[in-house]
Amino acid sequence: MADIASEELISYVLKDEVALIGLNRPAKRNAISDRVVEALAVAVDRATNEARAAVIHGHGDHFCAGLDLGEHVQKGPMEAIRGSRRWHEIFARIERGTIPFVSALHGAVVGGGLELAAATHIRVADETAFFALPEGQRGIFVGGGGAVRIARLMGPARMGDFMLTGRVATAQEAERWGLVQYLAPAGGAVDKALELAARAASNAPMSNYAILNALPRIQDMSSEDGLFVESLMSSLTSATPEAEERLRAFLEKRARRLDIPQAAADG
Ligand code: 1HE
Repeated sequence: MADIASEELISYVLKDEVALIGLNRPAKRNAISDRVVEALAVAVDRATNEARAAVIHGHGDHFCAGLDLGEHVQKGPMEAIRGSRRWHEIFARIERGTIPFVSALHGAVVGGGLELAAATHIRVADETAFFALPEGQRGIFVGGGGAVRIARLMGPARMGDFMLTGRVATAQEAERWGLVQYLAPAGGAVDKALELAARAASNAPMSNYAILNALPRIQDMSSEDGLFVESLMSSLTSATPEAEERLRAFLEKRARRLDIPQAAADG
């Protein structure tokens, strides 16, 4: 590990090409206050500038218990809207930036914590992780992008059920419902996330940019527009010197081939 710059609320470590960003307020279960969200913004910007991928995790027994309710209870409606819009701004830097983010989830992944995870591109949950949106019980609503991102991941019907009933889901349920893409043994989420982030970091940056920025936008377009933008993006990425070198490396047998799954190889 190199370059440890750990600060109070968010820890930051650059490990080769991957930044490891840690929510570091375990006494409050990593609840996200205004100061936490600003510290997160600094870490996200730093990672975007110097890393090729990043992992977000939580220190202590939980990933994140969501919005800091102690701070929120003191806010009026205008401050609450400013806070929500600030989360949107910073989470958008994660979701639609230039480097992939992987979240490593354990313990509570609740409310705003799930909204943060939903802004990352790959989610890994260990078997201690549990998921909930208790906003209804607290008399509030999602405000960190969940109405868009979480609804798209798990579907609005499941999300509505989550919010209406206060249902708490296990890691296995979250995986079945599309909330997370990977499961890991207890304590294993960060290692798995680092492995996946290192893989993504080895892609061409322009391909990663297209995956992060074109793919989700295409889902908001008509099929015709989406296919058109796909062709533009395809031709733009192909036109880079890096693409030519990577294509030649494969053809000249200098590139790593796909790992063929054992069952397919046996068949
Ligand atoms: C907090 C918060 C918080 C804990 N804001 N202080 N999120 C929630 O509704 C979830 C609320 N939290 C919990 O249900 C539990 O804390 C946990 C299940 C996550 C963890 O339980 P446990 O037994 O490990 O911890 P604890 O004893 O409940 O909490 C330890 C301390 O953290 C305690 O403070 P203390 O001073 O009494 O020690 C808690 O008050 C504090 N704490 N969670 C503030 N969230 C952009 S909109 C998003 C809207 C939402 O996120 S709503 C969902 C909010």
